[in-house]
Amino acid sequence: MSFINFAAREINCKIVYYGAGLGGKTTNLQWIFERMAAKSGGKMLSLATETDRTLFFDFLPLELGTVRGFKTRFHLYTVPGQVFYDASRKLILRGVDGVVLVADSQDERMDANEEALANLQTNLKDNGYDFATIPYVLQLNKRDLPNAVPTEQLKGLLSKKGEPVFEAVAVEGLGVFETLKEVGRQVLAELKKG
Ligand SMILES: Nc1nc2c(ncn2[C@@H]2O[C@H](COP(=O)(O)OP(=O)(O)OP(=O)(O)O)[C@@H](O)[C@H]2O)c(=O)[nH]1
Ligand SMILES: [Mg+2]
Repeated sequence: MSFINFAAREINCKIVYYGAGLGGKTTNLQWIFERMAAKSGGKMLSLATETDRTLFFDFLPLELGTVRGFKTRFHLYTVPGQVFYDASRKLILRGVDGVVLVADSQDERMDANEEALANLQTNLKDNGYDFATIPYVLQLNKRDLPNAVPTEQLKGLLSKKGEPVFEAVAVEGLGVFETLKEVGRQVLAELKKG
């Protein structure tokens, strides 16, 4: 739930990057951190295994300027994609305002992508949210790899509600800010309605 502090004129929103293991969630945040937050002195917090798999979450707070006189902060989180960290994923979704599903375009990751999407829907529901209405973007990552499934085919498989879809190569920053901007736009539009 986005948190509005009228006295301090601040808006705080939570965006969660979800998806199968090794899909590129942490890489999205690292790119954003290096291009934006590092310059402004912001910090990224990562809890990872020795092999750089996310263990609990990554966290990156971003200040994105002012909307109608309110200082707007986005709190970006990733979940651990590995199947057995489900309790953490559920917990991290608490208080979420918007979700990015980072799909791995590689052929052999289709089952994992579908499983991650189903898991997202279940965990949103268990937290009292509706997948059908929550601000949401589908990112098709790893478009640079030779075994990437054609975009249209991926959309047919993973796009569920007419959501905006972005192709990405997160290691090179392609599609990273487009994805973030769109989910941010949806979250702020939702706030205005509220
Ligand atoms: N070729 C290619 N590799 C990528 C891309 N995005 C991420 N990777 C690589 O994929 C691997 C996994 O990326 P992460 O960002 O750690 O994946 P994750 O989704 O956070 O994984 P978990 O934390 O285990 O859930 C890393 O070696 C990245 O460098 C991409 O667009 N193209
Ligand atoms: Mg990660």
